[in-house]
Amino acid sequence: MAKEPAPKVQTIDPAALEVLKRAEEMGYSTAFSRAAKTPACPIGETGACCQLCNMGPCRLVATKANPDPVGVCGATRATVAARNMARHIAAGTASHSDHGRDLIFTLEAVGKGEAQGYELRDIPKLYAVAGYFGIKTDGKKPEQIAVEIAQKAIADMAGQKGEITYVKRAPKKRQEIWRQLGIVPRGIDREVVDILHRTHMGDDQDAEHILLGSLRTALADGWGGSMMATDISDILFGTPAPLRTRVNIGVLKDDEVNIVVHGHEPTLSEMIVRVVNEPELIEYAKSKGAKGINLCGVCCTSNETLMRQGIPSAGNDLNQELTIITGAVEAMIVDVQCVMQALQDLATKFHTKLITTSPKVKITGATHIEFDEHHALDIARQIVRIAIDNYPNRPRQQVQIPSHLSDLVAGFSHEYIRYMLGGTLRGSFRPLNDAIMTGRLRGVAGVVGCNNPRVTQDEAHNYIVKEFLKNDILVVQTGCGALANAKYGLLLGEAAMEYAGPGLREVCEAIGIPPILHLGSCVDNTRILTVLTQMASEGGLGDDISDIPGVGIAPEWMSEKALAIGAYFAASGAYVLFGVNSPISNSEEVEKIMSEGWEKIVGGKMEFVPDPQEIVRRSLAHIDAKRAALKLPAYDPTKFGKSGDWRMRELLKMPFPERVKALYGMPVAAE
Ligand code: NFS
Repeated sequence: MAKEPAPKVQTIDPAALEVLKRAEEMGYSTAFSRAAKTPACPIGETGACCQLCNMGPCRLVATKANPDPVGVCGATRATVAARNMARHIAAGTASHSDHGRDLIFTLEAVGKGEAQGYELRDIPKLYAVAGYFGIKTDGKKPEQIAVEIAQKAIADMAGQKGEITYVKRAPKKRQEIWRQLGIVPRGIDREVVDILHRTHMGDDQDAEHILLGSLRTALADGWGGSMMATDISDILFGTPAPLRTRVNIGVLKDDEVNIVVHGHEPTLSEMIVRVVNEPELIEYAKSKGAKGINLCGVCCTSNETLMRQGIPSAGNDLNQELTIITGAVEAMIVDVQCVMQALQDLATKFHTKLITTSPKVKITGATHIEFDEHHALDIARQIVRIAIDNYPNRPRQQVQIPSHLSDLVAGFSHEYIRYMLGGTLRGSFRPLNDAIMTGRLRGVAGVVGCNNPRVTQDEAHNYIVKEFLKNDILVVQTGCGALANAKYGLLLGEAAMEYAGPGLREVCEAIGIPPILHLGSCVDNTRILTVLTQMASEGGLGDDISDIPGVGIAPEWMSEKALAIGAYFAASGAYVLFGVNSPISNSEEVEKIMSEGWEKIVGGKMEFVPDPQEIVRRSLAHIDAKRAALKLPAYDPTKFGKSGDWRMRELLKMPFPERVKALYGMPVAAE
């Protein structure tokens, strides 16, 4: 089924809606309006287009006359769909892992004392990571350990043979499955090259084999590049712990210099966080008539600064253009990934300066100030000064900032989750496993991924998550998915009272957590892998990730990185469902391989299901089947919810004599 060019309702976000109305009045194009004007290519969207050589491009569309089309070289629909999918996964892996590589180089520079402004903020984590890499720490300074970690990490990037180090962090049983299938990644770069080679014209032609290769590449992302990116970010900038901050376009301020950081890498944005608090720069902003400097973000750079520093977020991916249309943004600073090319044209309609900073990313017309970790503070100050200098140019009559914003709690690292479940001395995943085993929690779900203007912004995220909460499923989130729910107050403790089923509500009240845990940016999906591994090793829920009653969902995905994430979760044993449409629907064979086929060999699978209701149905069925396989009691919400604040509210509503009996355990003496 071809996807619609754009939905009738563009967004459920009231702030986005307000700005979109304005964009329409002013004739500004946005991803929403362009999606409506530019239908998705009906050939490409199903995985039917082969562009791998110049005998084509071949479109393998079945017709009555040609029900089983092949390309000029004879490539079948399955081969073409599998090759396209494998290349997407390789590109996603490359993006996450290259992000990780830049962090490794920063860590090395910090260790050598060559990175201006950075420090090793989380020394315990530095030691933990040294342990994973088998680095002896006795008598060594943290800086030296940092250099050695960086060298080992680079070796994992460049490895030609053997296994990447972090594979050892997976459950033992899982490692064996991978070894038997021959899909343990050798080096991260090698696995990406492997897919590019084997999908070149005239190479691997067996869809099952191509897709097995793509699982190895995806594992190099999840248990390699992304996981190292998360670890090193934590070492350099601090491991997150819960904090409260705000989200949505309403975080922009009409009397301060607004700076928006956008993209994915925390290296520069962390320096910007630091310098916007320097008295000199604040004074400079005041000298230009502003009350101060207001830093916020969009997309995953925003998740990075939000979860560690509490910097507010202007929202998820589809809010990037809308922040500029408020007319209130002095500078948008972008690094890599998910940055729309249309931003620059939009910026020229306002006073906004779009500043590219990565040596890999230039946008025609934008100001380029190249980032270099050796001079990070100076560069951050230079950029902030440009934004301040731009403040007097803000066209007052054009400024319209929607007032909508919501509070959220973010920053649930896996270290914190372990701690919150038992404290410093007894930190463990036992209470979480117990809650699932008793049926207080039906299961767990990761609801992650992007926005996509081909479907109503945030709608599927919110629908699916609310259904999960109602069904006592604890939800973890990352990336734009987390922001998609945060905008509606779902990442707050109060949400448990409003949306959670009785068992989940009890768990949230007992621990004092929201029913949705914000685990960070998209590379931080690897925190979910760590949580699942710790749950598997805690006991009671089997001994592998594939035994756990859980699912992973990307309801509004758009990026190749999302496919890489989905594939590494499937390879790790999880059931992963994607919304929007199926990029492999041209080949039933490939759909079967990635679903039933993968389930047989790795225990996890990946399916594309456009209908959010069907996503929920399949998720619940899967979670219940996993519960049954573990011989856990069938989910029965009526057994729970008889404690906590919710119950107290019920008791306080009771009429007088019953209330006393319920509260004090004694009947009221008759007068
Ligand atoms: Ni993930 Fe983060 Fe957002 Fe999607 Fe893009 S910002 S890395 S790819 S759009 S969630």
